[in-house]
Amino acid sequence: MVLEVLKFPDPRLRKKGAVVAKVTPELKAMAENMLETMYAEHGIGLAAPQVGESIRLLVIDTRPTDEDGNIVLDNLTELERAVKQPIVLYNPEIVAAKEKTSYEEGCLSVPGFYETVDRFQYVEVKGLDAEGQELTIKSDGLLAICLQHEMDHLEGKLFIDRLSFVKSSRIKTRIQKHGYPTPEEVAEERAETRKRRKEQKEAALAATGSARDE
Ligand code: QAP
Ligand code: CO
Repeated sequence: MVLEVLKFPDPRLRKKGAVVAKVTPELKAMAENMLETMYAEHGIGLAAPQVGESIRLLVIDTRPTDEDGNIVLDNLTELERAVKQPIVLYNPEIVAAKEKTSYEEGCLSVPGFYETVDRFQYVEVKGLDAEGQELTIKSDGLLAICLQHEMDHLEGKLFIDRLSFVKSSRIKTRIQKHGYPTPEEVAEERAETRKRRKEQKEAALAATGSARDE
């Protein structure tokens, strides 16, 4: 079942998730529904508070796919390749972390907005898997970023809270004033960005070309 994903500024996104005492059949069904919702919305991660469940549960699948939906493992780091996905994780805790990195993140609860966030480059996360068995995940790459992003949701924290004060306020005010762009507007914005990048690249190429001609 595809669930409704709550959007900022829904106050339910701000609640701290409760520790899960036992992985019951009801929770297993919830995790399945969250995976279904994440895939339906083309997400790579989803935390229970985003679907109105204030508990410490997250699901992730960062495996890259081609146009036909086939998984392509080439672009994964060695550590990422060693982790079984999709991931269902209860009560996750960071037990080790090192090095800093940054990545342009988005969120199904803040659709259409993307900003660069500072994170750890490597994390070791401990928790309970889909069956309630203890699991430790060691990862870098996109998976490490996604784990940190989803764990933030369990603390009531969003990626837009991790930006500079100016950037954070600008986005929050904009959403509260104008709401979210429609999926069509998001697609249009993406197409424009792509076009702009292409033009910039071509202009840069033309500039080096003429420099060589001199
Ligand atoms: C968190 O985010 C994440 O705005 C997961 O129009 C993101 O799945 C971790 C999405 C980036 C690491 C890097 C967002 C889909 C999905 C949108 C997501 C949208 C459609 C976001
Ligand atoms: Co999110």
